Amino acid sequence: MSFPKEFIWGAAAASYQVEGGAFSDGKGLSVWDMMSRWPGRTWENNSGDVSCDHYHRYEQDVALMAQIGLQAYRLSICWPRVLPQGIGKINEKGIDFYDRLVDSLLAHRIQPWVTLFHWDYPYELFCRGGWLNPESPDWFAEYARVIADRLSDRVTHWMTQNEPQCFIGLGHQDGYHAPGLKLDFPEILLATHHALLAHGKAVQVLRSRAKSTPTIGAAPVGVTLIPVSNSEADIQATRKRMFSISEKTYWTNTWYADPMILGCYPKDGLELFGKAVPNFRSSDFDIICQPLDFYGANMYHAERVRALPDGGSEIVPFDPGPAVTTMDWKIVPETLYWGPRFLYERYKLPIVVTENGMANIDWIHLDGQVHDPQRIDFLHRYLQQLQRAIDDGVDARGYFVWSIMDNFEWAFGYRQRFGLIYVDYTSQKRLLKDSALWYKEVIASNGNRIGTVTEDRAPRQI
Ligand code: GCO
Repeated sequence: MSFPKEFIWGAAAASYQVEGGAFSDGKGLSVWDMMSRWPGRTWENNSGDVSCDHYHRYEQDVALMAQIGLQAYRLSICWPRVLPQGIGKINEKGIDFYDRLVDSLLAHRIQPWVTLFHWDYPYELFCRGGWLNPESPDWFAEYARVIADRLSDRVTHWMTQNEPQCFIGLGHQDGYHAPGLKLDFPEILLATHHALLAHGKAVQVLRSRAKSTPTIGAAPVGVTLIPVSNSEADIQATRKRMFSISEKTYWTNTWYADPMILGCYPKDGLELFGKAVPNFRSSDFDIICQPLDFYGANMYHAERVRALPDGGSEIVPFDPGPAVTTMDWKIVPETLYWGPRFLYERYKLPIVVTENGMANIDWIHLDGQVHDPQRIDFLHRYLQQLQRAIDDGVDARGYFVWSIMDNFEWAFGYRQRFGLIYVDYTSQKRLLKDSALWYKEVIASNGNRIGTVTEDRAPRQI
């Protein structure tokens, strides 16, 4: 009834969301630099130009991480900061930033977990077709090579891409995220195929060039479903639905994870998507499907599923007045039980929860502190469920709170606060929220104080 001895306790952020320094030291532009200038595309026209100014204040931020006792920090690299044109000439000052950041983390005994791509795609490559260009997997491989050569003597934990569902779907189909396109489904599937090839090539690069043995995963997002009851019928129906494709949507688990881990597109998707599926070679999967060391699960919420007598299933709506975050995401702690369990059963890879957390109405109270009991309760409940999954045999190796600090929440700008650390964007002052102090104790006790799942006290029901 406890977390494994080697369990990793961390927190995460991503380059565009925290760094700022958008025009500093020879950095190239990203598609987010582009889109955040379009009026009305982000909340109050916020942009990541300055954000938390982590680019200039990383030392202070790393010291705060150390104060919390963080064992690992999941960061991403801004591709055009390192390669302003996306390929070709290296921006030494840009890569130097990551060199210094990694050194600073290691000096504080914090393991850097590096995501190669968390959405700030080079603008110059976007102008050449971006993910639609058949050369895009090779561009990504070149970028991976630059990073591997420079950082892999010290960085051992890697993720290739964060949430392809979002950067392809939200970015290229719905247009809510950069680059703000509204492409047709066949083009979406083509861009996805290239992103998958890029993932595979990057894993190959990391395996062949890394100077210290790499531990590699990816962090897709997908959909998490939980059974409405513990009956075998509901559990089976939920598992089946979580790994089925029944609509023409990018919100699927299997269209991304099956190629990466099982080496093929799922049959039901191939049938349903039909002619929209790009012409691919079966040898593409020799590239896409590379051995991975863990499945990075970004998990926040879930929907409930009930089995139907005819062998099908249905989504069960939540009772009125459910607990929700300021993102309007329902609070469903069982997400961290069933999500890791189903993924582990299907893909048989160790699970690392690479993101979990909540946006809250945080401000500095009259006593000068940021009290965020909701976040503490949220993390507590979710971690209890993760522990339950581990007790039931799921090989979960780590947990990263999203996020280490408040930051630019994409189209929601600075409206949403996800951090353990409060950021005053005007003064750039940081303040540990109550949840950071609570998390510090969790880490120090290796999760001992989480306890087992407590029965819900009425009237909360899910
Ligand atoms: C995502 C990203 C993060 C978000 C976080 C909260 O899942 O969208 O990985 O960049 O900020 O998930 O929405």
